[in-house]
Amino acid sequence: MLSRGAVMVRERGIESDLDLGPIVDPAVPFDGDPLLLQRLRHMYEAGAWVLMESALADLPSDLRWLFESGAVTLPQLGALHNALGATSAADLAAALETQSIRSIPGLDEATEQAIAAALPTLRAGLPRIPLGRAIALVDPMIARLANHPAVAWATPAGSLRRGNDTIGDLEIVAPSDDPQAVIDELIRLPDAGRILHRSDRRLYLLFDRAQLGLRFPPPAEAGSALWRLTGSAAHIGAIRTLAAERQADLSAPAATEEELYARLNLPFIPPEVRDDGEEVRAASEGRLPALVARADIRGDLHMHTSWSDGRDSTEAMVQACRALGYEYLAITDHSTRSAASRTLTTDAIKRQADEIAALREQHPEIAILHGCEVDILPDGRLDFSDKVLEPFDIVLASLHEQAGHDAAALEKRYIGAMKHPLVTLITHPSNRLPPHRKGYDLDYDRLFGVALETGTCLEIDGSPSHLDLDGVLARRAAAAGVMLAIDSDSHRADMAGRQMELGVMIARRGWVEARQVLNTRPLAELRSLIGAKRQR
Ligand code: DGT
Repeated sequence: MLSRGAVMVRERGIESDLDLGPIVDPAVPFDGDPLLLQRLRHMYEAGAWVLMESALADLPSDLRWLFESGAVTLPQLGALHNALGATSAADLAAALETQSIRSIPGLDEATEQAIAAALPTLRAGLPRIPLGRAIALVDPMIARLANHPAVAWATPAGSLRRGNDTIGDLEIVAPSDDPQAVIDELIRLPDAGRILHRSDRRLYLLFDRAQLGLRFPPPAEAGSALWRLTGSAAHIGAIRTLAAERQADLSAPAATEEELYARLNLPFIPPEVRDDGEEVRAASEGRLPALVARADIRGDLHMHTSWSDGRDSTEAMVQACRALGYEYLAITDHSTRSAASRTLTTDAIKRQADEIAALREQHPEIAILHGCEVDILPDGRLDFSDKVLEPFDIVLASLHEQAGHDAAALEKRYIGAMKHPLVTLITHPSNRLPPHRKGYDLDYDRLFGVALETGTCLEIDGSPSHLDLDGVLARRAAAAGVMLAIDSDSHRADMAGRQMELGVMIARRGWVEARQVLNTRPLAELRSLIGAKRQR
């Protein structure tokens, strides 16, 4: 009977190359000194496989999973890496496209086919990283790189740059003429993490259980690298097809993505819409809209303070919004019967109003709207009476409590709230909690119809735990003519900026334009839109 180590080594097909056959299997003949064989076997059983395992665990993760898939043996993996410098699925995909794998000694067409077959499910079963955590992991490194004198610019690539809900692997592109200086500096930092791979222009680090790949292409090639690593695979496919049609050459390196798209006579296609190829058709027909951008946002209409379940004071939230350059903000704490850990009592509302009045005097440069996020109760009523709601500058309504209701009952509750003249905005309408809970399965077209009819806005909530409406629903809502609002739903002053950026990213995934967003409007227009529904 072979040991676990021997079985693992055999399964992975490496014994032939390393000549471990006689060591791991007594049935394989050995024509050397039997005592030497015995010693080797002993050493091997004593722990060589552990070393092997830990060496595999220290590979850039896509290479490890390629090996685990059985598509390649360890020597083949080594050859692949040495010949092509491949460290990720994206590199393998590019190599497959150019059929460069079959020309590597020790690899052939069959290996190429095995890799192609393994690639789509390489990361199947691996936990994906939620967008909010991915950004939190990558942001400090981006800031560090962007400020480095030897780095031209730094940006995430892949699904993170496209704003997917969850991310498979984290990669940053940071063009540099002196990558070794940057790499040397990074790995000396006390929080650098474990080094999984280092080469001329790449560094893979493992920290906080996540792998972060850094690529430092020459600036003159950075546009091509970023474009290829950003994907999506379908977008790249659609662009390649169009390039063939238009006889454009994508193979020559480009310094910027703009330059690449220009070779096809296309405008720059924003990463958030690089999806199934429809965006390429739209761009080539001049139908790609100008997407809403962070700079269009004039204020944030949804945030919480320590009056309910927020961490920070009203003043801290006001200061954060000032720092973000907003013209206005709305403080919108939870109503009494909301499931939040702390909620507003009607008595507290008056004290909160006094506090806001004082803050308005101290901060005349920013308009502070006193609002609330009122729960839509299981019976369809709002958690505050009209008398309590009326003095608020803005009222947001939300479903937090599903109450075991089916889709029809939930729609009825939403429709009732939208018909209420005091309700300006429905927050996180699908109530999804990515990646754990899918949104309600409702008749959204019907809800969009009522939103339009009643002049109620729907929210794109940028909190990483909501990201709701998502891009697909936001696009449908905007196409139906519904006015959207992009909010942070921030519960901490230091998250207001990042969560707004996430909200904008989701809106862009939904092809949303600035004109379709309530909080791109100047304050006077915002007030008159709120007032218009109240007059109905
Ligand atoms: P992820 O990381 O799984 O959330 O998704 P992506 O899109 O970031 O994929 P990733 O990191 O494996 O690769 C980055 C880009 O490289 C991807 O968006 C397109 C390209 N790529 C990767 N794998 C394949 C593939 O199997 N086929 C093709 N055509 N392109 C690929």
